[in-house]
Amino acid sequence: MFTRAIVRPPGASYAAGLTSSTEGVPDLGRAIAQHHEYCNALRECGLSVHALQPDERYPDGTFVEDTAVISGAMAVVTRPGAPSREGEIQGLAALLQGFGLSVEEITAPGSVDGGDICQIEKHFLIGLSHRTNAEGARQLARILERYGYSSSEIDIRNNKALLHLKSGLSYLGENRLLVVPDLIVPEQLSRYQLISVSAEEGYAANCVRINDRVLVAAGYPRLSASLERLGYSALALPMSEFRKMDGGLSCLSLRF
Ligand code: CIR
Repeated sequence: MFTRAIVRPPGASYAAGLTSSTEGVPDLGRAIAQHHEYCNALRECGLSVHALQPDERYPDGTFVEDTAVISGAMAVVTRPGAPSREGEIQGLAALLQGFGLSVEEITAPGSVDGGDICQIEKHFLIGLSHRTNAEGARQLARILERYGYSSSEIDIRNNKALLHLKSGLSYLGENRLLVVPDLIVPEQLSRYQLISVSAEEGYAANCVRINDRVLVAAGYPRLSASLERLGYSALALPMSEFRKMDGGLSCLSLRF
């Protein structure tokens, strides 16, 4: 059960963040409104939401998931792989300690983005990407092992469509993984029920299971219908202004 979330609303510099999207410049007012709706959804899932102040020096700071990996009483403050995002972790270790978490850190030359890390019960998948490097993955695996978790790597560096591992894969619980068709799924994942998201709805593969609900991007009817068929209670959220900056649902919060 999750009880808390950390978020950071988009700030005035939001549109200056990193993106590969061709969907246009995000509208700040609409982004703030969508973020507000997202926070309300977190509350509906039973979480108390801690909102950080936007920091205009870090336009991508709203994608707060990339700055930490949290499980149980452990938090790993990452070292984000994009140089423009390195400063986003300032103050985070102290904040997480204040929540009673035992805090570890990824150090240079390692880099890890939380969006590359997918927890499946006591196992973590670590995506090797253009943000999470081999040294970062090694450091994280060692920390996880100390806390009793196993891990394995999935290399997505050749998959141009995926910024992060979780851009193309989510763990729903009940042994089920949502995956996009072009993700090369390692043999070890065959023990999970793989639910394929169609190529046209690939963006929505980044879902978030929170307690008894699943957050899903609005406007992807086939995926929403399969989630309902599987018995999940889905909360559909508009994400257009985050998609324009390559952001998915999971990256807007840290949940613990
Ligand atoms: C970036 O390129 O870093 C941001 N514009 C988007 C980060 C999205 N994060 C995520 O999916 N975990």
